[in-house]
Amino acid sequence: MIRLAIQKSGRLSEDSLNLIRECGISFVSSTYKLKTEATNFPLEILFLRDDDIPGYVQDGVADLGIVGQNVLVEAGFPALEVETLGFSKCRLSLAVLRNEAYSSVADLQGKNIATSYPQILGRYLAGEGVQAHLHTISGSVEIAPSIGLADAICDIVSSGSTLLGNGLREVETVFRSEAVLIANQSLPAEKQELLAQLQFRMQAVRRARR
Ligand code: PRT
Ligand code: ZN
Repeated sequence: MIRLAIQKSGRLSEDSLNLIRECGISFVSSTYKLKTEATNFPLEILFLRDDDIPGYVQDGVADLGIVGQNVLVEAGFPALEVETLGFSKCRLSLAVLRNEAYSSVADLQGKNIATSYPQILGRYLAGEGVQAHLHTISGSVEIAPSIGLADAICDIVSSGSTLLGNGLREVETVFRSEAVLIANQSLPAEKQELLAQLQFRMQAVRRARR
């Protein structure tokens, strides 16, 4: 039996469940259950917060997980990725107030930037030779500039309408992300075989969707 962790409720949940079903795996899921077993494949599914998934897979509490690359890389475990899944595509971007003058990332030197992604952003700024003050906040990052909490933000963007609605302008793409399958790096042989079967099915599903 192999154990897969997916997001309990959020932007990854439905696509993760659909992918498993399209792999021909049947299971019953209820809103209240945090765990379920497939009926026709030796698979147990755990429903967790996405932020907890990389650490659980790294520690072997779960064998596999489905999570965004943004969360995986921020958690510091990029090496766990085994397969890109093609959904939940988004980008991590820097944004400033719409009327703020901005010509390049060098303009952020010495500025206050609010983000939930201090690791990814810190590496990006270091690579650009920019030193800024990063303020880590866990949610509603987009509100920070308009209430004077920060000069800029770095957050997840997909359509861009949240930035627009908060008077912000996207100025740099820091990181591109999509959902990925991740796996513990010391799986025993039987679980590696099950992982290979799952990957084979997931690849077939992606080919069929194209
Ligand atoms: O409760 P839990 O911790 O499990 O969930 P969560 O609230 O942390 O995550 P969730 O469900 O919001 O997102 C899960 C994953 O979906 C993220 O880690 C990304 O990999 C991916 N994803 C894809 C997104 C978006 N698109 C997205 N648009 N995550 C967040 N957003 C936010 C964005 O920051 C903005 O605030 O959605 C808002 C709307 O975006 P716009 O640009 O379309 O307006
Ligand atoms: Zn989360």
